[in-house]
Amino acid sequence: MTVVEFEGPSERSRMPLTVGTAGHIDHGKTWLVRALTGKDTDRLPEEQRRGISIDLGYAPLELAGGRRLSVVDVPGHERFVRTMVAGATGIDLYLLVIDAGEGARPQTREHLAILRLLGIEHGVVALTKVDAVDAAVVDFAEEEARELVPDAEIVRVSAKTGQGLDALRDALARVASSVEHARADSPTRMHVDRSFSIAGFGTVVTGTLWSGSIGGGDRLRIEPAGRDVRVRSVQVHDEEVERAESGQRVAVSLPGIERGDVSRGDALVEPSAYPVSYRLDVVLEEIEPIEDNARLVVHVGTDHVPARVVRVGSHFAQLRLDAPVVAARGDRVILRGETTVGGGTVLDPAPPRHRDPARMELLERGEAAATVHSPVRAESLRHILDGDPLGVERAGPWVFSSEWLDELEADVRARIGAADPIDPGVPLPPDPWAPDVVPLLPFERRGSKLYLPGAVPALGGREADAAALDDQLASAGVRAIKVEDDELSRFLEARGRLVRLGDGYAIGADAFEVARDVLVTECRAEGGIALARFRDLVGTGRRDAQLILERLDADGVTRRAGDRRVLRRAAADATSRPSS
Ligand SMILES: Nc1nc2c(ncn2[C@@H]2O[C@H](COP(=O)(O)OP(=O)(O)OP(=O)(O)O)[C@@H](O)[C@H]2O)c(=O)[nH]1
Ligand SMILES: [Mg+2]
Repeated sequence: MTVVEFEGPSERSRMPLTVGTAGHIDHGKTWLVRALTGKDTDRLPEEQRRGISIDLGYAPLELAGGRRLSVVDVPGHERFVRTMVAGATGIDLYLLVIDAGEGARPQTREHLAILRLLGIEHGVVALTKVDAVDAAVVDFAEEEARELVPDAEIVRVSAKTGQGLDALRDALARVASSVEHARADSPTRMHVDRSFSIAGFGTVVTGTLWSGSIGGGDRLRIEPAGRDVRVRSVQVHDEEVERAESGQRVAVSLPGIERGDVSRGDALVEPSAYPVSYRLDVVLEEIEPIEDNARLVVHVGTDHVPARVVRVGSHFAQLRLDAPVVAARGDRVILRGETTVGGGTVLDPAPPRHRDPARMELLERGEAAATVHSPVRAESLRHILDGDPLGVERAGPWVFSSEWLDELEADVRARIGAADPIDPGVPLPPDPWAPDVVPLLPFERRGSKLYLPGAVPALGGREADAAALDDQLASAGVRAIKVEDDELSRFLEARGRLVRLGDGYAIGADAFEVARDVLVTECRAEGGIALARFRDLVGTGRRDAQLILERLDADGVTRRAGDRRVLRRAAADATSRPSS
């Protein structure tokens, strides 16, 4: 069942959204949230004693028409910008609070920069504490605010007198109706911003549901720890719901999980829907110049991890993280040193390690399929693609470009051209994709080699010698003969007429096959065969029997077990086939 929490005239006005405060310390964010919602989000004793916010605060905000927003109140202190980022990552719109008497201050600007880097473009500016200053001062602050945030509505308010609060609610309702929750369609993901224990109830984690939905009974995973969990129940603003939808503030109870097992920065996700990665390829956005190999802190979701910024091309970077994170294509990240120096948009949340500007350019243009050349598993593209890759070839689990396949064909053809005319084939590629991809090529597979279709070995001018040796082998039957002429031996071997044994001996392929059949039949009947028995059965000498058995061992047909030979499992299952 889908829980419809917000009644309203259109789908959009029902969509759950989260608004986050922003602004300099002491500028009146928490007071304004309390005036709007009736809830004091400074709940820690330390916050109440010092009169500043330290941690994130949460409250539901009722708007006219029955619409409800979730509010995340963030601290303004410069030492808590990290916490502000964790609070701001999941929000859909902002409420930038500026003290009308003070005007914009450093964290007004830094928070605003962070919002922009996170791609949160819609919001309202509240000029607050207007009860405390002259109208001229407010005018001045408003002008400054307009320059800072040209596109936002600016509302004059006082948390003390209640002035402007209705106008602020209306302004929030207007922006909310123009915003859509960004990642609604993706698999379930919630970046945890708080975890606590309730006696007799287990551990509860809260966060903004970025995408998907969560309901009681769902099986999810805590990443990057990789712990499987089962959801007991879900609440939205202290009310139990059957399923919470993306964009909502949710509290999820997780039985069997200790409080220490999960904390801010972890992500609660649909199992294996998101990569857990030590590397992120991003489009870089710089507020201050970021040098190659700079050590910075990367904020991803509610997590923050030290990292090295490896610059790629003019505006890309690979973030090499000290600890793994959960991220997806399109996620925004923040880069901080002492202050916020930039941000990035994730192109590939689990990229290869090497610097590849061309690949990143293709990803930036949304041409993920064009990054595919040699075979990669289709599965590995899931994190950089929407849906199925177009314009690529497929074979089994592999995708690759048709150009690559052409190159492979040309390469094999060239190597066959250069191959020994006695045996004009080339070995199968040793790569894991070979069994799936090789059948697409116009070559003939014989054993472990590829040949031009119908290719026959050629032996310039010595065909008569070869025919003589062939006759000799045929009349020798299961007796091995010494072949001194290696060229002739390889020629007949390539034609499937001769089987090489040890010490320069060889035997006719037909005789070898008979000997092998005898051995396989005997082993199937008796479980194994001794040298003497094999010798008697095939009617040859002891040395030749020994050489044939060694060749069968080398072919993987048999193995030694004490003084007997037994079939290897693969040979025991297989029917008799020609030697390759
Ligand atoms: N006169 C007047 N004073 C206000 C108003 N709003 C807040 N204040 C004063 O400003 C102080 C700080 O307000 P808070 O809401 O705690 O400020 P904040 O922005 O949440 O501060 P941090 O969370 O620490 O960044 C309060 O203790 C009040 O004294 C207002 O509308 N009018
Ligand atoms: Mg506060």
